[in-house]
Amino acid sequence: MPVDPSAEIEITAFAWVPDFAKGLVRDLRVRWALEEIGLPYRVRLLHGERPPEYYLEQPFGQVPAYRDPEVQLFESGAILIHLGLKDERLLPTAIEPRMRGIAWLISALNSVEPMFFELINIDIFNKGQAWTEERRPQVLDRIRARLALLAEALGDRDWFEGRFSIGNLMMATVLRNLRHTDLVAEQPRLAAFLERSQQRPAFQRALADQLEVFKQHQPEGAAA
Ligand SMILES: N[C@@H](CCC(=O)N[C@@H](CS)C(=O)NCC(=O)O)C(=O)O
Repeated sequence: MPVDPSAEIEITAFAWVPDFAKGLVRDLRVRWALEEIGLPYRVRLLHGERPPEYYLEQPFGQVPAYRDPEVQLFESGAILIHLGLKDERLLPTAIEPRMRGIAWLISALNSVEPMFFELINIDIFNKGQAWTEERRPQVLDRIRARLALLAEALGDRDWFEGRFSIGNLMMATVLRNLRHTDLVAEQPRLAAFLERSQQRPAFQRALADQLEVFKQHQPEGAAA
């Protein structure tokens, strides 16, 4: 079990988040990658307001931050690249497939995830507001078009570029952000890709560990 209080690698995570964020908080990406390669890590929990010194580790006060004996890092993408460069199970060593794996990670973060932010803003953070009714159909059209192209790029393969990598891991966590919709289900290849990703034992251990922390820190009176 990679969670180990005496491990050299440390990540930060929130002690508790509301329901809509449970299982989506970005430390999951790092936990999952570490599980894939069996590297033990300890978790430093952040409770409520971040102390001023935390901004030296993560300039925006966000999670995850990461440290090991070699580097101190922020940004889940950078952390995954760091881990990928350490272990071929997360990223091939040959230059061409290595860079293509990184390209998919960046595309998940830069060409796919930003499209989902607007929908989440509408459906979760501004739920019920009048302006969202007019905007939502346009946002859905744009997301559907992007997901269709993504499914086409995956084709009939199990994984982008034909093998599991940090690019696939990142794409799966990004697609999970649409779990409150049927948008991924509308693309059977992507739905199968996401299911395949979520069936990985490393993913399941990472998710269970994140959710267990929230359960342990459930504030009295807050929704479970
Ligand atoms: N680009 C950053 C984003 C990190 C991020 O948005 N973290 C969220 C949790 S998933 C957070 O800490 N939110 C609280 C905040 O922004 O104050 C990364 O990928 O690491």
